[in-house]
Amino acid sequence: MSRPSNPDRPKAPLFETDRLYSQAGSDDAFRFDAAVARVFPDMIRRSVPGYTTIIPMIGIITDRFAQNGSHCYDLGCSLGASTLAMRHGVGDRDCRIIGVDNASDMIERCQHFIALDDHPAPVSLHCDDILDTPLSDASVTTLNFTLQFVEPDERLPLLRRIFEATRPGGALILSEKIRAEDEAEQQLQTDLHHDFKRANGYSDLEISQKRSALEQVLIPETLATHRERLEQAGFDTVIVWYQCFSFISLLAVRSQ
Ligand code: GEK
Repeated sequence: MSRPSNPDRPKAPLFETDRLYSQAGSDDAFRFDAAVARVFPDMIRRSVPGYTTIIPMIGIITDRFAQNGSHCYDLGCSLGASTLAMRHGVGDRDCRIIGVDNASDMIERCQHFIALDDHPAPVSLHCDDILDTPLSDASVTTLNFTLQFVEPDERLPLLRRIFEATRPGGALILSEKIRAEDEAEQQLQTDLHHDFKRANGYSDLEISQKRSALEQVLIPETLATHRERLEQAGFDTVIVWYQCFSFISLLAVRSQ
């Protein structure tokens, strides 16, 4: 028998405010652990310019490319923001949405967010390395700010596997933080990104500590490198559909 819930008991918030780098002395490399999972929606919204625009557009793009009877993959799904956008994007097509992340704290919380959503498209979540996850029969795959955390040597083999798994007419959405070719542009983009973070309430200490923590694990590349590699992997059409400062999103299509 289920017990009636106690209305006086404070409910745990779905997520907390990100204060992870507010105290001096956090010099470890960034990790997607339980502390990060707890604050993740707040952290990514306040740190990644354009994130709140990109997520609903993933739904729009999914709507254009999703095919009946196919898989839609969200690789590096974190708490499932893109997974849910794709789920809604497929509408009433018979697609399975598959979210993959190798951080168990993310997958555990992601399950709650998916359960709170009532769209009927089936969602499977896997705690797995995207370099090992089998991929097949895909119409839409999303790498929303995930490839940047994969070792550079592993990036082309992964994109090749995604291409091979993609049906003709299917697509890959690839969002990344990029590095500018030109030093002066790189500096200006970095300054603008830090202005964005300051405007969102992060202190200079938080900005600099997070930057050093990420430098060890997030390896940005130039737009030209991304384009060339997507073409090398086999994609025929590669377009930039979004950019805000150094944060871009590309759409790569496998032709019919
Ligand atoms: C969103 N896409 O909200 N295998 C599986 N997962 C990985 C791997 C890997 N090799 N490397 C990193 N991850 C999400 C946001 S966050 C981006 C993506 C960010 C996972 C990692 O555990 C984390 O959850 C995610 O990729 C990157 O639309 O924090 O900037």
